Amino acid sequence: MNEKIEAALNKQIELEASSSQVYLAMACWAETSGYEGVSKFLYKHSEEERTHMLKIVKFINERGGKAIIPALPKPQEKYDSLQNVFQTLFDHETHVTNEINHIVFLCLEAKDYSTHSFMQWFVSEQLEEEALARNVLDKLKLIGSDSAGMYLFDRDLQTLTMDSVANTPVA
Ligand code: OFO
Repeated sequence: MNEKIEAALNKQIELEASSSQVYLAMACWAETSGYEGVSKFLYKHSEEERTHMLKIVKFINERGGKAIIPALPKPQEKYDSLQNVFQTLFDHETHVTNEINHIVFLCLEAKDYSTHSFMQWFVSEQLEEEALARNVLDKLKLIGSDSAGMYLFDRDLQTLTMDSVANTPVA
């Protein structure tokens, strides 16, 4: 396996693992702050990030490289508000997208077309995740400080999936 690509994929393992930890910490904050629906959504999101990490681990090892499992920094524990949680999530996803795009660029540069093909799944996934985070942030802006709206938002987020987000009403 091309060394530069292997190093970039290993860096991505770290980023996916850290996404999982960050969302797990957010889920804990939400659960202990009375947002049960939001916490379920974030626990699920955290699990999904772990599957992304595993996808890359398997890919590297199966292609003759060596996946490195990293130590991770402790994620932020406290948030001021749900807006703060989802803004942080959105910013994090934007960063992940940039890193994915960089790997795609390296693949083209190295003419590594099989890794390029493998990465296309991540490109589509990032589009969905950014759209989801943006959509949730828009809903939170509409709700503002309305507590009834927030109650319904929390309830709706519990059942939210990637595919249904665009059609979920605010209240
Ligand atoms: Fe792995 O998709 Fe978000 O970070």
